[in-house]
Amino acid sequence: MSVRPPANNWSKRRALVALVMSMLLVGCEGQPAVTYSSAPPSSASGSWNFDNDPPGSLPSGAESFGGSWTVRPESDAPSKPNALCQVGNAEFPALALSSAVYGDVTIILRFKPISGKTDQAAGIIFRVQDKDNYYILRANALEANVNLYKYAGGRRSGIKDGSAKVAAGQWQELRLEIVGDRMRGYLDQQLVVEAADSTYTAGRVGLWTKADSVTCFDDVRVTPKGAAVTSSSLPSSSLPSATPDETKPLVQLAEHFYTPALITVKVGATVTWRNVGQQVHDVNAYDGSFHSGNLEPGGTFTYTFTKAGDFKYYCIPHAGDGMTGEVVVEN
Ligand SMILES: [Cu+2]
Repeated sequence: MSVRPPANNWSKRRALVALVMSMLLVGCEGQPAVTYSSAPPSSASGSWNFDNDPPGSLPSGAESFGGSWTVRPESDAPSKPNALCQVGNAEFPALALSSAVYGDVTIILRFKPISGKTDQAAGIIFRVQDKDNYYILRANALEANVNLYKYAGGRRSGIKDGSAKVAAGQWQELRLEIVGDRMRGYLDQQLVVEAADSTYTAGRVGLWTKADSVTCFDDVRVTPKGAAVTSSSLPSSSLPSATPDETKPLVQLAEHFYTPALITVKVGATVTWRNVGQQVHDVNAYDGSFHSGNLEPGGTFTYTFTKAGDFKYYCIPHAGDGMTGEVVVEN
């Protein structure tokens, strides 16, 4: 007959406790299932205004993961007549916009929280693997924040919260940028939340709400990094009159502003941006028509404007500090 030493018993108990703890942790975080480890090199830019989709249907090419999504006319839609609205009640209503897979990508959309007692949320989902695995950037009009989440194995966990006043009943712009593992969320072109996570490296893109939120979406634009997009669905601005035309228009980049921040040129003009600051800056059109990539001190970038319009642009690291500019191109 043997008596087990207490120390041995204790270490077994500790091992059991450790096992249970790790199971609990996994349960909280959720176990990610990864389908896409990389994106095809030529993922196309996409834009959705839902105006050619019949009311009462899902947008062409979309896949619902839950909730009740429907195209419907909205009298104040940014692009008339239709918007895409979530009108049901589910834990996390979500929808993939298409089957295209993106790695580094910028997603810009307009949203309007309409009602919801539990929640008034509007979100972008990105690097979507399937209905249970993706990242979320979402604005909430009841909580006044714009937060980043990871959804893994059907469980949501917070990555980072950001405070921002989110207006109920008004159209606003939500923007997501992800490059590598760094992600940034903007509300109305102001940087609100920034974080890093490396769980998902590529995936589909889509929309998200929560619980009983009734939320409409419009003018979704998806631009993979480096893509040359020429579509412009930004509303025309009502800025005051611009600076005179120049033969060789030049914009300087400094900490943290463009000067001049607003220039007017003729169609066909080539604008040069030169970084005269000490930090790395860049030049990115909100509509995706141009991206400079990183401009080191002394670096330059040129772009030729081939059509008339207002081209607003921003510096990725410093847009939150107000580093934005505009080129007005006239016929
Ligand atoms: Cu900058």
